[in-house]
Amino acid sequence: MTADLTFGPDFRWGVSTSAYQIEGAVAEDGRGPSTWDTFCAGPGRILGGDTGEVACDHYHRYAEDVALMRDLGVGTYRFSFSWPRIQPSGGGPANAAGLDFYDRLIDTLLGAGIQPAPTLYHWDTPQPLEDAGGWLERSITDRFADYAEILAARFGDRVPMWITVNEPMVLTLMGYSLGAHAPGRELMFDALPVAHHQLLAHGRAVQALRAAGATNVGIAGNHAPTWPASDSEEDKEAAALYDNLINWLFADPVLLGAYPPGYEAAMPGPVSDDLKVISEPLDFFGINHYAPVSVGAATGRADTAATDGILLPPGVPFEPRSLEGYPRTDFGWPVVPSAFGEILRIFKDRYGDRLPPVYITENGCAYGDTVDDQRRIDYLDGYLRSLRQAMDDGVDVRGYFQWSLLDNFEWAAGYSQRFGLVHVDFATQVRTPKASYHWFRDVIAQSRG
Ligand code: GBH
Repeated sequence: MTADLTFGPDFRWGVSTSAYQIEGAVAEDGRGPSTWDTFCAGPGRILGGDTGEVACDHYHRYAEDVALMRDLGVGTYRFSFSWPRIQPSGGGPANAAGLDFYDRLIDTLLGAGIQPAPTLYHWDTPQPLEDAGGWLERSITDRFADYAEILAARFGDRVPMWITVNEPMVLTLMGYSLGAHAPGRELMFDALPVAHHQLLAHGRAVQALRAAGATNVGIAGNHAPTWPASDSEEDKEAAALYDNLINWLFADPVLLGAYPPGYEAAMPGPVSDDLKVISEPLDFFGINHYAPVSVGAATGRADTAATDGILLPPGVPFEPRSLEGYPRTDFGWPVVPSAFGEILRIFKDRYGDRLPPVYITENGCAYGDTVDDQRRIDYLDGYLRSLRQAMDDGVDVRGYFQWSLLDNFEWAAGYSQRFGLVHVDFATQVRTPKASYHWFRDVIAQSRG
């Protein structure tokens, strides 16, 4: 290992997961149904008919998983609270057994010297809320503020870092626009209120958390450079439109208190007061990054990999294209380490002093290799060097949370895509650290410089 991978003694290393992807135990201890339970039950929704019913059985095996993290040497664990475990009907008093599970998890983490960094919402909506309109309805933001208050009151004394919502873009696009994720709606541009309500819920949660004394609050967005498919004006224009939709529609309101041009009118308005709530100052901004996207003007030659196999309907002025000339993960995503540093520099240039310190809240790759996963090591090595370069270029990044500790339920791809540093045999629940786990442990140990 070279000096390129030294990040100093204060840099925070972590791993990330989310509730529905690992917990299982979907009907235990009073947990209510979530949109993902419903979606998985629908025919043809998930590859192989997989569901999160058992997943990694983390609900019962959390102590073993915390031990794996302790041996890995991470200082932070990013997980998510399951809203339907805390409020099975989507509102009202908390389910005591649900809170108890997270008490056990948090205390076990703290006992192992690991900081809990929970996300309040990682896409698993209580089904009763969805039945009432879900994220299309403004009232869900009131429910979310109540939920945040419950969590802050119970865990505020032990949680040193809070993440409100995960990737509001993906829920909007995949969940409500294209229907590839729960709740499976295909509303195309009529899904835009979902973006606004998630952003407002984020702002309301920031207020609720702060009112309860919580510190160190941020959001996790997924962000990637959008590259025009060619130098033509048409492709450049199309890429700029797509860039606004996937990146700035979600980050600008939070960091600047304004929507990109053209979007405010499409939102359930008036939104000017909401934008003040949405842009509550944050302690950090979380970035999830995987791969850049190539976008051209609509021609009918779209590559559907970037939209999880969903073809955008005719009439949309842009289309994701396949990015040639790079290796791909087993998920088909291009491996482009330089794009990681690039998106971080883009954030610094766009927001300047208004960008708080950044955490990488997710980064990783899917490979099917069982334990000899040299390709994951190569991916992470390249991406970490690119991150180090961006920091040398002046981007204030305070930590890196790898996705993911365990192979887990990869949404519409079921168990077919493995993102873990630790292999999970889903038939036996046996966990086996992969070569990348040992490699990452050495990176962490040696990164202090
Ligand atoms: C995250 O979403 C989620 O937060 C997490 O739950 C999930 O398990 C993890 O990532 C892995 O998927 O075809 O090259 O254009 C990531 C959202 C959207 C990132 C699609 C990559 C397209 C890649 N992703 N995107 S490409």
